[in-house]
Amino acid sequence: MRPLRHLSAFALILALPWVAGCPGVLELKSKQAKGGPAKSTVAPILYDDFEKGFGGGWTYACTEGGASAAVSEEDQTVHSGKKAMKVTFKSGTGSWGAGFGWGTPYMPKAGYFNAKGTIGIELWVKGPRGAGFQISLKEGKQNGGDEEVYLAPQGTCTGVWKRYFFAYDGFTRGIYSGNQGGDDRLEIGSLASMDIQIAEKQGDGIMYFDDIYFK
Ligand SMILES: [Ca+2]
Repeated sequence: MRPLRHLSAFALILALPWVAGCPGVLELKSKQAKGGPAKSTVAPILYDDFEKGFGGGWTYACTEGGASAAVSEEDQTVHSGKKAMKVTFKSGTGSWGAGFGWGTPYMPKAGYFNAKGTIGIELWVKGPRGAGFQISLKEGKQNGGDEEVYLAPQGTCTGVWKRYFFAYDGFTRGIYSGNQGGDDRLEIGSLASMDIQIAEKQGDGIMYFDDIYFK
């Protein structure tokens, strides 16, 4: 083994000047810096854990396709604590499924969350294996927000409780809802509400949501 170890140390020394001068490595570094902080610089900010009770919801659906959603408080199937949120859905056969939102009791008095310093949303979801859901955030009007809507990449349920993390870097601006004449930039200092959409053409079922944080 000893000769081999000597050989790899020798190879590393030979490679070092090449790595240091490699344009590819330097380019990658500058790209990461432009994408914002790689780690949160503040404590996690609770959006909702449903322990304070369900703040009332709103739903919408592609009814021509037979989709629907009903949202309520759940006290049996929870990720942590005593309560979660339950969504009973029919995904329908239309061009989109159903969506819902709710009023979180943790909403700051200002009417929006200032999530500056966080890098994304973490939440726990349990739903039918393969069923897709998508978080969206709407900006407020104050503190730099201009009421645009931004969508996270779709999450896919596994049949058991699973943790999801969606970095803001992967969000895209909504073209069917929210301000269409805004600054085209997600302002995390002004997050006024959260919606969740359930994808179409994936049958009927129940999804549970719990422990939603800006992190
Ligand atoms: Ca904006």
